[in-house]
Amino acid sequence: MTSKELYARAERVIPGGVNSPVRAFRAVGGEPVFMARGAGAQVWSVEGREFLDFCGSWGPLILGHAQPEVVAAVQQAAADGMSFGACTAHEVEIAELLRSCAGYLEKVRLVSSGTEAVMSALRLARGFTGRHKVLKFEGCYHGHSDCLLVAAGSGLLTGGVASSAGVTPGAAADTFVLPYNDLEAVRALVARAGRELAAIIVEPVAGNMGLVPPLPGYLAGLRQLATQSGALLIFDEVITGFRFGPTTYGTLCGVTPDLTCLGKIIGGGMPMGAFGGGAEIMDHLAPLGRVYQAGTLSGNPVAVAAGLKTIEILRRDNPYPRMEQLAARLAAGFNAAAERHGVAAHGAQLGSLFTPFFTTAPIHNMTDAKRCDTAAFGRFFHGMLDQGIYLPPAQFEAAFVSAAHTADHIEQFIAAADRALSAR
Ligand code: HOZ
Repeated sequence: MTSKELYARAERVIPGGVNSPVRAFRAVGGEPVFMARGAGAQVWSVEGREFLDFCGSWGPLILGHAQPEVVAAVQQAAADGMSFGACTAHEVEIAELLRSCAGYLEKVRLVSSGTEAVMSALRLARGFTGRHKVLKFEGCYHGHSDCLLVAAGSGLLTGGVASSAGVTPGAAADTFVLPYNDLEAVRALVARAGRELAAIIVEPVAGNMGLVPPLPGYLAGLRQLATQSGALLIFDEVITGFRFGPTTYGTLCGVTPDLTCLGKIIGGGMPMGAFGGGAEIMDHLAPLGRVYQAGTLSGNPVAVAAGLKTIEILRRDNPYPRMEQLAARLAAGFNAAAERHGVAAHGAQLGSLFTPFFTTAPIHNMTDAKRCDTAAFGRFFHGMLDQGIYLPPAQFEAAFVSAAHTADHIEQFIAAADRALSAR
């Protein structure tokens, strides 16, 4: 069956034909490619077309598709039993490993997705502080739990949905929203309503309005204002955790949050998330404390095996400097091609993250990001797809370079980008 035929079938039985909105290609036009297989940096569609993949399942596949050691660990774990709903040794191992990678993760709780990690961390912050309000930032996406679906990034931004229907006014009213990278705005809010704040939640490097790094001093400023107001600082590291080094971004940037949410890479391609922080806060979770949180598949042995092996390989091989070098070359090549063809675009890059923004203006927040020519991005996306390069199908997302990419892959990307940008 072709992607087209499968999509027609899918639309009859799955809302919009997809299980996650951005996959529907609405932000770029056309119809989704149905994938059949992946190996290393490549994926193959159901038609057998080969693509060089820069989506990487939106971040988890830092080692590339079907990394043999990870596959073997998953096979072994599955053969030993897919789920017990009881304690296993490997959950203890991964919690200890996470703590050894980021010392401030004194205790962690495993869950099944990034959304669940953030939702649970927020409940914990509310239970711990006895306060209700949360401060988030425009364009940051923290999964799809109710009170965080306000001015969110990713699929809501490209889909033009300001806030989701079905979110009660009460849930939305508990959320303050301010522009990202604007410390003065936070200072003013803290002065006015600091005592109501249970948490300040932020993507320390924003990845869901495209890649937008924090301005110097921004995260340290948030730390200071959270402490001043008695709110917990939560870093949503679902994208950034283990992306820039075998640790959290908080560790790398020297700003310690009270709680950290993880997902994607720590599950090695399997559904897994985690949240963690100081024991004093984490011990408010049931069964020790009064904040309830649970899950039949939490700490699932197959997911834990994939995560353990992935982190072990990242620590052993340290692919980070190489991935960063490749991504920097990719961004430079994209920028040179855009300039050569007079296209108003620039590549934002940090570590192995990259976003081709279709504007020449610098981007520090969602207002800046919204100035991008999304139609131009759509044309670029399809120009690349036609040449066998698979990018995240939306302007306001990050593309991912993995340890499986080679210098040759990056040159292929640059040559394809040059042709895609020239054909405008
Ligand atoms: N929330 C992801 C983008 N930031 C999309 C996940 C998916 O569609 O697989």
